Amino acid sequence: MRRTLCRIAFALPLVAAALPAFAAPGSMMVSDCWIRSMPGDTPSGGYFKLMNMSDKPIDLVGVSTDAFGMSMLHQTQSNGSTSTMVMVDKASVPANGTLAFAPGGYHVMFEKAKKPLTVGSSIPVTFKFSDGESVEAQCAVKNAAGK
Ligand SMILES: [Cu+2]
Repeated sequence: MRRTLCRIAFALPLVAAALPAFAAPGSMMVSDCWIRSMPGDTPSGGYFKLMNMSDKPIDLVGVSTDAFGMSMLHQTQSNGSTSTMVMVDKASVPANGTLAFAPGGYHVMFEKAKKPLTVGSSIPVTFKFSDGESVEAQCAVKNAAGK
């Protein structure tokens, strides 16, 4: 009897942790989100994968989080030996396809951190899409080396 109770107690937190993944029956999924924590006032990059499970292209149109005063969509464009970042107002995810925000390409630039970031913690971030959907994801804070 005691052994059974013990197993149930162990299993419950796992079930609770798995629930949010099924709570949003939308078309868009955000996964593998992480934020590169930079020292001082240096903007921090945000990286993640977007998956569009609908049969129409959907754009990411904005990102917001309480942890930063400003969150912008950026794209790194390289041009021979130089690379620059430009601000974009959307990034399109193909129908039934994926789009990766990754170093060297699309990223979110988080600026004006409201308090210092703690490596190993995670920050809730809301992603807004052109179909009106909002998806919240937890973004892991990593150090400048991405670890
Ligand atoms: Cu940038």
